[in-house]
Amino acid sequence: MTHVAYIGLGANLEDPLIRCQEAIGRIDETRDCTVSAVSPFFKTEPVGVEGQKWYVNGVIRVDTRFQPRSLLACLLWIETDMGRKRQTRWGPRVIDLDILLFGNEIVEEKNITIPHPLMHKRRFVLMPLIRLAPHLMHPVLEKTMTELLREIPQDDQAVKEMGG
Ligand code: A4P
Ligand code: MG
Repeated sequence: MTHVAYIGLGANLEDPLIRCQEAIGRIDETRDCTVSAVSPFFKTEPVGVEGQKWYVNGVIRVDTRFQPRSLLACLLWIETDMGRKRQTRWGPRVIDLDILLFGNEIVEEKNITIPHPLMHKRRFVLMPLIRLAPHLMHPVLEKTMTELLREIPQDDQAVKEMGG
């Protein structure tokens, strides 16, 4: 049985776009995951902590035979293997991989919350996500991704699509 999951990628240290592309390659190489779509990438103003470099953010769609916990374990392993050291929450990172959505599933356990609890407040998530799935319904809020994006104030967080 395969599930469709959406994964958010973020990086703000050296060569962030290359880091995101490397992570996509690694996810696709995983036996139980196939990357089926990649959004455009965006340069985004840091949210939560001031004085950091801008991020590069994007979203991918993955067809996976994993259950949510195994998918998260796989993503955390890729983050660690790519050299991520966990320091401050919301601090700079070589790569951050978050499960945004996993089919229509709602998961609320100790180390895993799906849908990602902040995704609907973040332009750096929704701008790339609507390029892949504008009509997709948020299973808790019961609004589409496009509707959720409209609810975020325009001038709140700067997000610029990258060329090429
Ligand atoms: N975890 C629980 N649910 C999930 C899920 N759905 N997906 C747990 C992924 N992880 C999930 O995350 C901490 C723990 O969350 C994981 O061990 C996992 O068990 P983390 O990645 O170690 O820590 P973090 O990323 O610093 O914290 P958090 O809460 O995940 O932060 P966010 O929400 O990822 O925000 N500004 C811009 N412009 N772009 C960004 O990408 N990212 C952040 C980090 C802040 N500001 C940003 C960006
Ligand atoms: Mg994270």
